[in-house]
Amino acid sequence: ASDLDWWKTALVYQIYPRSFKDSNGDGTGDLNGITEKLPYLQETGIDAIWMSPIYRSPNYDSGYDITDYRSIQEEYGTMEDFDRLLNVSRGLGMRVVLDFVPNHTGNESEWFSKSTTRTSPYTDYYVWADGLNATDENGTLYEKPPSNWVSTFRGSAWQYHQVRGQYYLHQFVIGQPDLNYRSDVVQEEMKNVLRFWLDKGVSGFRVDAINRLYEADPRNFSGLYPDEPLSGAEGAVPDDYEYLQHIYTENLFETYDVVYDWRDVLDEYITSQGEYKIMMTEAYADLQLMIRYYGTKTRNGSIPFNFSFLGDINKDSTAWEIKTVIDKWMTYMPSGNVANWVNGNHDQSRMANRQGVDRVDAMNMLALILPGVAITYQGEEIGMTDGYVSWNDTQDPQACNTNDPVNYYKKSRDPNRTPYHWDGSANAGFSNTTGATWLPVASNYQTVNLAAQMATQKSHYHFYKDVAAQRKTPALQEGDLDTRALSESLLVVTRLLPGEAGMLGVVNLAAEAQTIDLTSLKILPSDLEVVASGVNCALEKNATLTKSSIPVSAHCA
Ligand code: TEU
Ligand code: CA
Repeated sequence: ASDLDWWKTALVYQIYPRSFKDSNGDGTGDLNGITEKLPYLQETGIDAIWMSPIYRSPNYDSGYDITDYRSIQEEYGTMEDFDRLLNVSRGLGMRVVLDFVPNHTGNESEWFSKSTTRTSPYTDYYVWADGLNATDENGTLYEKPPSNWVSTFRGSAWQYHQVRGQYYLHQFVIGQPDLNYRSDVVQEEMKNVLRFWLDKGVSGFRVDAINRLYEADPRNFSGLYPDEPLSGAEGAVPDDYEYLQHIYTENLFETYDVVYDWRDVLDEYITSQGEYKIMMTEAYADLQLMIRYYGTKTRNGSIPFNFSFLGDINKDSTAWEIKTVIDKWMTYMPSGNVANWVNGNHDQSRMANRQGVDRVDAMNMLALILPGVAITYQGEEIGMTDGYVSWNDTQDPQACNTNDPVNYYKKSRDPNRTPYHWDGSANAGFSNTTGATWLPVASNYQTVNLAAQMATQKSHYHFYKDVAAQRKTPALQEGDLDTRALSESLLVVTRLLPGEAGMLGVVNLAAEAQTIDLTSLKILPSDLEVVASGVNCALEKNATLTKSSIPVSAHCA
């Protein structure tokens, strides 16, 4: 793909820097560790790496609480290390995508501290509000937070600040004050953060928690922040995120314009750097709200992450259900846009746990052969599983805030953040520390690791790499998509270009082998070539496959 079109079919690999590769033996991953492994990623067929936040942060939320957007986290290295990483990537023909966290800074940032003292121009950088007067049962006066809003990670979303004498909003942890996008100064400031990294030559951004950018404007509610209606969720207690609906705090219409404005900033670089920049936005939202991030008739936007593989496909999903999940995105996506398929991230349980070890190859194949961008979270190419993290070792605030040493794991994102398994040596080859790694290595690293999978022909890794190599063929770059469930356990995906070689992906969800009579389906003539096969799936190529050989209505054997 050309420099202008590269993003339309990019295979993006998400690196979680703390857990990828530790180069200096302190038990925490770092930039030099990533740089060291770039040749491996290139060999695997990765087009771009997206790194979770690498900026200075006290790690109240694993780096998503940023102290300074223009700095590098000390334990990850220096700005020189970053520049080298960028250069080495470029030399290998790979692109670097950064995590942009616009909804909140960390509370250790200079912006926040100056805002607490009302120092210009930072006075209105955050969402500040006065408390409300209330009386308790005994008639005693007290002050309560401006609204009933709760943080994603439990408790009130408002935190009183002594110095300022007001409450500030934090949709996530207390150390993550929400920025105020009703301030033009903030709008400008954040565009300049984008420009800082674009000037360095990064190829785009993954945008964090975009749906949280705006909250209801008190000017529309008699000067007050409106309470969220109750959700009615079973078992949820009042300080749970699930207890409330989030109509006043998520996907407000103002948010979309900001995304389109950022797109314009990114487009400033098309001419100067001769490259189109990618923007992928993270929002857990209804499909209708989600697809608006793509843009409008007059304005371009971003690629909203498609989380349907994470949320809507499980161990028991049938071929019909998987087909429906795929078709849904393709149907809702406004035409002319780029689809995308996410098979994991640092917030969700791993594929091997969610969909089962037997379905790892199938899920990887589907993401890689469907049209558009494919996003692989580190470790999914070798089928890593969630690791065990004890209550004492738990780092994730979402788990810690439960204060529940028994059930914390239900909320914990640490199991899917454990260090990458490079080989079967100590610490899975992640770190040569003699102390503890920042999170414990999963116990199965001696059987599930990259070196072992490279050494055998039949492995998740080899299958992934074979399919990734096929992404460069015209059929997978531009071929028309057709999905078909032949039974509840057989799924067929074709990518066809008229008169050219086509690709056929077959997924077998049954425990036993199955035979499909492809000729009866008029899908394929005789010279079928298997180019990659996994535990329960195969990718096949045929040189004479033509679009006209596809029947109009699906015929199921
Ligand atoms: O996640 C945004 C988000 O909505 C999360 O609350 C998500 O629903 C949750 O983690 C699922 O368990 C982003 C980042 O991906 C996440 O790691 C951060 O903690 C969060 O933003 C705050 O920056
Ligand atoms: Ca916000």
